[in-house]
Amino acid sequence: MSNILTAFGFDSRHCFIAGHWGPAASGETLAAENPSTGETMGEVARGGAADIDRAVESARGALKGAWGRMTATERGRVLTRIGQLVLEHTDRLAELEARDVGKPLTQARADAIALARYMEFYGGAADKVHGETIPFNDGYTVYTLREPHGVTGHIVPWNYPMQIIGRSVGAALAMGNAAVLKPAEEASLTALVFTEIARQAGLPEGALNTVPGLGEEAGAALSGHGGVNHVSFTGSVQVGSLIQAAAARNVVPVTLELGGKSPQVVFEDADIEKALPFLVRAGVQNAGQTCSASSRLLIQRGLYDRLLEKLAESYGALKVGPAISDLNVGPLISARQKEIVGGFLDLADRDGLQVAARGEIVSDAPAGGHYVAPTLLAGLAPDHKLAQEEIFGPVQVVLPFEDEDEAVAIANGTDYGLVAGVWSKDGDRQMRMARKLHCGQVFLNNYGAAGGAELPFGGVGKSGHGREKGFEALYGFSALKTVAAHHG
Ligand code: TXE
Repeated sequence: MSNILTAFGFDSRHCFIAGHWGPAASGETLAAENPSTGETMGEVARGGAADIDRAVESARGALKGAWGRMTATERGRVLTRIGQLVLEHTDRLAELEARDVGKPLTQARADAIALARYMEFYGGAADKVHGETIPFNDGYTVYTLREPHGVTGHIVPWNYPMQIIGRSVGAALAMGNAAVLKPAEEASLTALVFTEIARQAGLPEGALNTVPGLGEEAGAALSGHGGVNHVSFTGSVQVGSLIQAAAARNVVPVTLELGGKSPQVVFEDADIEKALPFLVRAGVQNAGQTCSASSRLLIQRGLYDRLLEKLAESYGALKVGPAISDLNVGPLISARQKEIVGGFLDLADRDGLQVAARGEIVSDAPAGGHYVAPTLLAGLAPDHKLAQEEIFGPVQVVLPFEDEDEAVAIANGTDYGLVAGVWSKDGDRQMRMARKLHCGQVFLNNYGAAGGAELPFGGVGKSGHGREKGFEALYGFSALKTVAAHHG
């Protein structure tokens, strides 16, 4: 058991607090598992309440120190430098993420590039957040200022560590907050490397503090800490509601990004050849462990048989294996996640759902890896559990519909509302659908818009609230102050 980050010049078993790497107060560590093999790669710190206390204190100090004194332009320059350094380390970060999360190298590389892009975007945006002047009664000048909340807590999951850190921590720092980051216990390594890169790029002491550890220990301590002024969380609905309750005790705002059951709606007039790769990729990317995964495919009746056949062909060609082999799909993150997904597939079996197609786990995939063959299911009602609940594995369900009204009713018929895709050549229909779909992002004749940093992202309903990405995140990570001056 060991430090596996020697190549980056620091110890993976350490937390980063007040500008220094050091062990957790308890001295304890957690194992870092490679989900492609089931083997332990090394250890990370098991941070707890005492470490979170120190991290929050350090962040508070940064607001009064060099970090707090920087102009928005200077903050932007530091973020831009971090982005440049991340880019220089793309290959190493990608390999580390592939091993730690189990995502194929190509995706891990895209995540590293996305992290750099967030730093570039928020670096450039830092000094472009303006207030307003507001016309008011005679003798007054009224204007607004956007000020940082103070200390922001960031609790991130294991599925896209680099992307989620980029969009959350990047925006918070751009607005002048000081951050405490708690990565997921299943995948902390790139969060640690990012922290070291930020240090090397000249981010002042205390502006970013990183404490790995368990959710119910370090995570709970951070979300309920009296010194934290905003909590940003991405993860399960269950933990999201705990976090909102903990933050409510301190009356601080939260941003919650809690996943979904996002539909893609395909009408008979759609360009099927264009749609097909988006339909499949959005279900199996990162082995389906994506908050905006398109886990429901709604297909208009007249197209149903033809498209199902094409989808089945694409699924049949999917190869599953170790992340480092860079096949279409890697393993799930953990034995626990495999068990959750397996439970859904058992239910599909028991209820006699039609398995329209399955991908193939390659024969030399290590026995200890957490592999699940991508599965396309049909023949179920829209209110079936598999068409309602987030599975978080490479499983998509196909649902037929007759007309636009029924499509909208099915698409909106879950507790979630994160993302939706619409495939149709009819411009009027596109506009109607975009209005009627109950969710935070609608993609017309695409899905995901290539993950652009510029595009605000977040959900409605149980998918959460608050917006990340784009300028919206900068508004979320700041408080608006209105100044009314009376001058006779
Ligand atoms: O998530 P958790 P898990 C969904 C997905 C998946 C399910 C369970 O459906 O099957 O959640 O995954 C921290 N106080 N998503 O168990 O527990 C934890 O340490 C404070 C959707 O991994 O929500 C980690 O850093 N923090 C999703 C983070 O919360 C706590 C991404 C997420 O873990 C905590 C991941 C507590 N009491 C899972 N308990 C998405 N929206 O993309 C845990 N944490």
